[in-house]
Amino acid sequence: MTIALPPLPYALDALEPVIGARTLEFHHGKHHAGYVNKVLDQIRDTPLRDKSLEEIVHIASETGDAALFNNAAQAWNHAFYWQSLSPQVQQPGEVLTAMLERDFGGVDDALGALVEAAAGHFGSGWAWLVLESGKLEVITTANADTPLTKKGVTPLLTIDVWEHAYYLDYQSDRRSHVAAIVKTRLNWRVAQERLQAPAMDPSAIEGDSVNPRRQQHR
Ligand code: MN3
Repeated sequence: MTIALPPLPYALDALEPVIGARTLEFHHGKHHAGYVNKVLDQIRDTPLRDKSLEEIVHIASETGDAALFNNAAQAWNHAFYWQSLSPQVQQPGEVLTAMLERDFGGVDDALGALVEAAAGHFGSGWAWLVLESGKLEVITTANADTPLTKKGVTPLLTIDVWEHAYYLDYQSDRRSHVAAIVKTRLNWRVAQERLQAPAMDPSAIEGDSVNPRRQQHR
């Protein structure tokens, strides 16, 4: 069995006050763990049992297995989300700053676009900073949907906009929550690493080999 709940990369209270310890405890220990456990139930005694989580997301997407896709994609999205956040306030590095200026007109414009997308997304889902065709873009996905299965799209950062991500700390004020995340909790160092690791490109997973970089979040 290759799938497990990855430990949080920081302490439960490390993201306060933007994400409280109680939110993190439930979000990781109940929601994320729940998705992982459902995937494990769904792949038990099937040929998928030895596949990586990334492979399972792709296979479920290709075969139209919505129940498996939803749980596997949510398991992957959450692992990606924890790594997208930082207890320390970070700024984009030189390379990303130049790209954000080129593609959005400025870093503040890019951050504003991310806040608008996350705050404006209807219902549950995710807001993402992605690289597509060499250009940075802000996109949102609904429910469990993930850019992992979108060919030529490399996700760099994500924000969970499901209510369970912010309701204990901000109640219905999603906008204030995502604005605080964007301003003080994004992990730009990880974004930079992901930019330099094209193995995140889902098209790279087609072959038999699995790039060890992709195992890091487990
Ligand atoms: Mn969530």
